[in-house]
Amino acid sequence: MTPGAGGASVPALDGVVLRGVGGLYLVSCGAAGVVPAKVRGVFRKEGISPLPGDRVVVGASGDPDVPGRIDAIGPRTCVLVRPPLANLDLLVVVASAAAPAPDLPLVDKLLCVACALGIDAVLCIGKRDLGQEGADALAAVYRAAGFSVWTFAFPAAEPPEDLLARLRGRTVAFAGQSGVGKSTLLNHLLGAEKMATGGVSARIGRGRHTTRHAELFPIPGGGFLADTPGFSQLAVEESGLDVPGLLSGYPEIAATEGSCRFTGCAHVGEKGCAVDALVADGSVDPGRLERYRAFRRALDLVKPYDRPATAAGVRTRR
Ligand SMILES: Nc1nc2c(ncn2[C@@H]2O[C@H](COP(=O)(O)OP(=O)(O)O)[C@@H](O)[C@H]2O)c(=O)[nH]1
Ligand SMILES: [Mg+2]
Ligand SMILES: [Zn+2]
Repeated sequence: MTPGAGGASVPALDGVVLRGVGGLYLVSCGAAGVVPAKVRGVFRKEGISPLPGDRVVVGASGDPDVPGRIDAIGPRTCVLVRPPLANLDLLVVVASAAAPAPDLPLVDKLLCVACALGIDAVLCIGKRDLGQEGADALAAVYRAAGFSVWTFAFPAAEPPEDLLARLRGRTVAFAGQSGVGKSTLLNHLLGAEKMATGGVSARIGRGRHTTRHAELFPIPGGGFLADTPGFSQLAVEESGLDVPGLLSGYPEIAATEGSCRFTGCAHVGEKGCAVDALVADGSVDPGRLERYRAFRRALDLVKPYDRPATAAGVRTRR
């Protein structure tokens, strides 16, 4: 690290970027607290910008108003493009039992994007008070597919310890439709009112957009949580998913690999496809299969050179 011009030499600090708005970053530097920082001029010249979740080295800027300067960005395990976040370990996909009705194509695509990037993914189903049977049936479908699922009805008592254990020490983002209760859940898990929550507009049946930028919040006991705007819609052809990425989000369908009559079976209705038997015996949910098939057909129409490799994210190392 280079000491800041004119300032006392501040030792380089390792930190995690919490947010960046208009060239001003907030970096969590452990015991040194949250340090406001700018980036080195050379970063701007080279078009490099730190993202929330980036592990960075912070030196002294010499500017008393913005004392930190981001001198280096550590290697990224993955980058989510929309919302822009680096080094996610876990994506919590949130849906609600009702108001709004669950958008299952979106739930599946978010799970696929996480799995394709090597990010752990779980499902939280909120508003169980508004539709207990629907919430429980949905939970059963996703548990059978291999995902961990929690259901919530707020106000709830203590956050479930097994979910907290899954979050601790990790960088976690919440994603899902607007109004499903992401901010409510995040506040519950953080034990604080960090995020503004919005009432659902009766007229359009959607929550107001109260979350405007990606920001990480420290988890008591270690780790960071992000409430994520900009991930409430995701077209499959814009998702950056390829066939292996899609299959990674449908582990119950991918498990038939090698059992179908034709090698390279796409499981979209081929003769001798092993998935049909799994639907018949109840181990593959017909709704999940139908959504997989629609995405697979849409993907097969995307020319490889038209596929935006970075639309949803990039897996950079793991
Ligand atoms: N009935 C009911 N309402 C909820 C529940 N969770 C959240 N809400 C309400 O749903 C609305 C949207 O919640 P919010 O957390 O802002 O959703 P977000 O847009 O996904 O962040 C707010 O009015 C919340 O109070 C729940 O479990 N049951
Ligand atoms: Mg919100
Ligand atoms: Zn097949």
